[in-house]
Amino acid sequence: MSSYRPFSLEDATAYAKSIPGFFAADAALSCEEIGDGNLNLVFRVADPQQNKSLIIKQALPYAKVVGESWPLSLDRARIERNALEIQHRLCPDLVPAIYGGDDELAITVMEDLSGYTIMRQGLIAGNTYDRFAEHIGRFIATTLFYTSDLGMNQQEKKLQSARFINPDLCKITEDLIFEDPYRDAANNSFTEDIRAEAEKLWQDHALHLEVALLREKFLTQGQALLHGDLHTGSIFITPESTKVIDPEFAYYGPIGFDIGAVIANLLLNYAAQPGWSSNDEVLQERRSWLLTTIVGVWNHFELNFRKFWDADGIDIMSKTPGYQDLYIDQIRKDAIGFAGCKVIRRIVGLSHVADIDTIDDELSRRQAKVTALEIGKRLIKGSRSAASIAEVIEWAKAAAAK
Ligand code: SR1
Ligand code: MG
Repeated sequence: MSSYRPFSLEDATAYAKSIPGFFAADAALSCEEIGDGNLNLVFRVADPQQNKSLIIKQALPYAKVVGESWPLSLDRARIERNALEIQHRLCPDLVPAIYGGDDELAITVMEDLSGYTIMRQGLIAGNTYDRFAEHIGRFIATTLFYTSDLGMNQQEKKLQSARFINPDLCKITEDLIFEDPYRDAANNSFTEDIRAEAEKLWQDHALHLEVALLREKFLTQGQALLHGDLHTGSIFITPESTKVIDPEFAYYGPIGFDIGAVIANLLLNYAAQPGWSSNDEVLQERRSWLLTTIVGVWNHFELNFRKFWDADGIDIMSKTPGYQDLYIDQIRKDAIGFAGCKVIRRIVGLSHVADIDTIDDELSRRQAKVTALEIGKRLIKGSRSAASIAEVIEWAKAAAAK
C-alpha cells in the first residue's frame, strides 16, 4: 500500500526533522505552505535560530488550479527531481541543490532560495537583470546539448529518455498550448473584451497549419531533455544570480521549446509594459531592455551550443560541414514558433500571467492582451521563414505599434 498523503504543516516539519544532519534534533522549526503555482504544495521549513531552512515540494494527485476532477500522476515528482539532479550536475550555479526526496510521498527536498525573487514578480516590479541572458542561454545550451544525441552516448540517451516519459504533463502542454486556444475549448479562459480577437484565432486556418506543425514537433521530436515549462515563474533571480526550478514538465522534446518559453515570457512582459511604466521614457527603456535580453538569450544559447558541439560533440556525422548551421537554424525557427504559441496560450487559454492580468487599468490590460496576441500570431506565422532573431524584435515592435 502506498504511504502517500498530502502533507500537513506538521507532516512537513516532521519529515524535515528526519533528514539526517540538516536540523538539530531539538530545533524549534517553523513551517509555512508557500506554493502559489498551479499544481503542487510547497513547504518552507526553517530554524530561525540557526538561520537554516529548506524547501519540501510535494505533488498533489490532481491539478491544484482546477481541482480533483483533473487527476495527475504523482510520478511527476520523481521526474522533476531526476531532471533537477541532471540539470544541477550540468549547471551547478544555475540550479538549486537537491537534498533528497521520496517517490511514494512524491516529494523533493531542496535548497531554499529565500533571498531570490521569482523573476516574473521582479519584472513586474520594474527590475532588470543584466546577467540573465548569459545565465539562461548557458543553462539551456548546456542542459540540452549534453542530454542530446550530439553530446551524450546515444544508447544511454535512449534509456534516459525512457525514464522521462511524462504523459500527463505533456498532455497539459499538448492541450493548453497547441490545441485549446485555436478552438472554442471548455478550458479556455479570457475576458469578454477580447472575445472578437479569440474568435479570430479559431478561424485562422493559416495559423492552425503552423501550430499543427509545431505541435507535431512537440509530440514527436525527442532531441534533448527539456525543462518543459521554462517561464519566468520557474526562475528565481537576483541581479547576480539565476536559479532554474520546477522542471516537472521535463521530457525528451524539441530543443526550441525551452528557448521559446523564455522568449515568450519576456514578450508577454513587453506587451504589458504600457500598463506598468510610469511614463514614455520608462516604457521605452523597459521595452528596449526586454528586446535586448531576448537577443542576448538567443546569442548566449547559440554561442555555447556551438562551443559544446565543437569541443565535446560525440557524433562523427554531426561534424559534417554545414550540418551544425542547418541544425541551429532550425532550432531558431522552432523557438520562434513555440514562443508565439506560448504567448497566445497565456491570453486565451486556461493559465494566464500576472504581468498582464494584474494591470490595474482595464483599457491598458485589454491593450496588452491584444498586443500579445498580435505578437504571438506574427511569430507563429513567420517562424518557418525567420532568418535571424532580429525578426522577432521587428515583429514585436510592429505589433506594439499597431
Ligand atoms: C493545469 S497547469 C497550467 C500550467 O501551469 C504550468 O506552469 C504549465 O505552464 C501549465 O501549462
Ligand atoms: Mg511550474
